[in-house]
Amino acid sequence: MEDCIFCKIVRKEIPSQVVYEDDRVLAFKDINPLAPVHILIIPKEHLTNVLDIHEDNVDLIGHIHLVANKIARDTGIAEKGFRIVTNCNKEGGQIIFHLHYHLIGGEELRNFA
Ligand code: D5M
Repeated sequence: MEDCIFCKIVRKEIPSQVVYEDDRVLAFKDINPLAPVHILIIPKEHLTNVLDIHEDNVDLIGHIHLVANKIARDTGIAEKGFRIVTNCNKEGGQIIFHLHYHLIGGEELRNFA
């Protein structure tokens, strides 16, 4: 997607603090962290949000969870606990319309749901 900010990050047209990358996934630090560890994990392929997950790409979501587990361990937040969140559409709080998973931890997180 030409104008998508996260596609531009994938193409390295916009700088980001990358913490993990492979052929399908990129993970980078959130520009506006809500906790000591706040990393966004995105598919390199442009998907708008979870509503774009289908039978033919669902294994990507399992892969994103494996990447999330690895980053949680590598950043030292795995044992104490963390949260994985994905927002969908306007009322779900989605601002960037490229599927992304927030990996948040490093302190006691407030419950909101
Ligand atoms: O969250 C979108 C998230 O994306 C929000 O936490 C800020 C983050 N963001 C926006 N632009 C950037 C760049 N350029 N680098 C890193 N992080 C960024 P949402 O779930 O859509 O509400």
